[in-house]
Amino acid sequence: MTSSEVQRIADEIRNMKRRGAGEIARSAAQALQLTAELSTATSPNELVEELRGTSQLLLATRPTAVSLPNAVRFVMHRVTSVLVQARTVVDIRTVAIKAAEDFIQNSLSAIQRIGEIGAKRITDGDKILTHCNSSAVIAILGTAWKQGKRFEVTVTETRPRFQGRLTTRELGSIGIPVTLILDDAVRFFLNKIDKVFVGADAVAANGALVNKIGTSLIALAAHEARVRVFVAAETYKFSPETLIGELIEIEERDASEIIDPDELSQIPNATVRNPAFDITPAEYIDLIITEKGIVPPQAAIFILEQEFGLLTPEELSDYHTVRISEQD
Ligand code: RUB
Repeated sequence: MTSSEVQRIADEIRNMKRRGAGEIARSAAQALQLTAELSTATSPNELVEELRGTSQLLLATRPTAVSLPNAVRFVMHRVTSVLVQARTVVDIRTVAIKAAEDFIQNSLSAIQRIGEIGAKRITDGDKILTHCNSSAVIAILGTAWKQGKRFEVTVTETRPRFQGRLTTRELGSIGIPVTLILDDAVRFFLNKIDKVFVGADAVAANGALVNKIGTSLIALAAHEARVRVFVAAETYKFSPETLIGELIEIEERDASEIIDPDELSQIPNATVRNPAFDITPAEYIDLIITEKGIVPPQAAIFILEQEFGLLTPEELSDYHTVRISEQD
């Protein structure tokens, strides 16, 4: 049975109280850890079933950020690989808790490392543009600022959920001069911008980026204006499913985020579409900054091979079955 604390984490991911691909992934690991800690299972198999239940609950929250299934995979892979020799519930519990703690620690270290690596790409006097609210991008900007580099940041408000306001507040409180603009004003300001930095919800094997809706238009305009586009992405944002030709599902959110339902109901023949993410092709991205180093987007496949090469196709497809049945 799902504990109320685990259910609360899943609800908070769904209603975006916990948001951003990194935080979503760490929250998923935390929910699995709590499941192991609170379980009253009497056999190793029973506890693994509970962990699978939590995994399915988490996978059904938001579909796009690949960091979430990768966090689940990280923990569950370790759990299932000790199941054969596990004698007691404690054996499984110990492994699950340690795996979740490791994932969370790795995630936080990765963001810090991206901050250090990415800060090298910032020079004094830079005018930087960012979209949405990415903790990896903020780590880069914050690190560069602490190193004494002086630059300005322009932030898109990021409709309809206004995550750009969070970024504006975070950067402003570090001391970085920050300008909040309308999403539609990007091209108006772009000729005064030197570099674009964005985060990632997913990176596909072909180097395409999935990030907050509007990222692809910004990258397209930046390409036209010859402004470089940098993506900050921990390696757990890379999608192993895309290695076997799967597409990344784009979350479509409720129309009420865009227009009041009463107002909409009075307009004949009108529908509303509200995709939360879009896809930026690799050719509009200059570099991806990961905790392992900086790579061109075309090298995404090598990152995937390095990170997931040890997973067998059976493990990938087993995980996949979980997702498909969840969606059905
Ligand atoms: C957040 C978003 C962020 C990425 C990266 O979307 O698109 O750019 O998740 O964030 P939402 P981070 O607000 O819909 O979750 O670098 O913090 O992982």
